[in-house]
Amino acid sequence: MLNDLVKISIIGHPATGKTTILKLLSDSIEKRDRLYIPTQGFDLRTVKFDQFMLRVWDFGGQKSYLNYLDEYLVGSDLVLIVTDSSPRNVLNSRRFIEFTSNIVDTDCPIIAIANKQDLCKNHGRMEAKRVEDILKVKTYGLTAIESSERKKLIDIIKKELNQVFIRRGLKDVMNVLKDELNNMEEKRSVKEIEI
Ligand SMILES: Nc1nc2c(ncn2[C@@H]2O[C@H](COP(=O)(O)OP(=O)(O)OP(=O)(O)O)[C@@H](O)[C@H]2O)c(=O)[nH]1
Ligand SMILES: [Mg+2]
Repeated sequence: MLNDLVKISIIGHPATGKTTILKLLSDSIEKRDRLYIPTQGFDLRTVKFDQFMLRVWDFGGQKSYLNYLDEYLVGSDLVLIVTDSSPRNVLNSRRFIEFTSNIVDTDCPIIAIANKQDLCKNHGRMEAKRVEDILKVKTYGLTAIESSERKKLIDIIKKELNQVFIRRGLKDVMNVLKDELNNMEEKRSVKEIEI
């Protein structure tokens, strides 16, 4: 069941802030620093809040790891595509969305994080809305390096997961109704044969 264990996958190009997002979600502020250490392979952490037990997968963005991306994404309940909000990086991130949508279930949201919103607009940093127009998936702006952004990140995840809950709940109800209808149909045809 979704509220027992949720798989969240964080993907994107190198140095966009994926590991910083994982730290923002799971660490205390003091432990974080601004040093860039590229993730080798992937990092996996469990984070708990409210009824959610999140298994958060942070995948290294370097090219050599991309070959494993499909296996890694399977079974995701939510995928975050992280960009650094620069035009070039955003344009190059489109392929992650296309790739991911061919792998995950249809009810798994694919959302984008337009990270590094603290950077100067004059240096080409785009607003989340503009990033959303290009990527055509729900996009949230974030400054992962700021510990005060933790609540915002948690709220984004909660909101998306609640929608997954609702969709899956409705699917369950629809399946029960379908079974009921099939049973009724079967009973009716048996009766017709008896007559
Ligand atoms: N200015 C600014 N820098 C950030 C922000 N988020 C992350 N960074 C910095 O960007 C650099 C890369 O961050 P990481 O989180 O390691 O990047 P990554 O996406 O995990 O990179 P790979 O593991 O190589 O794929 C680090 O120096 C971070 O401190 C942000 O919101 N603003
Ligand atoms: Mg990393």
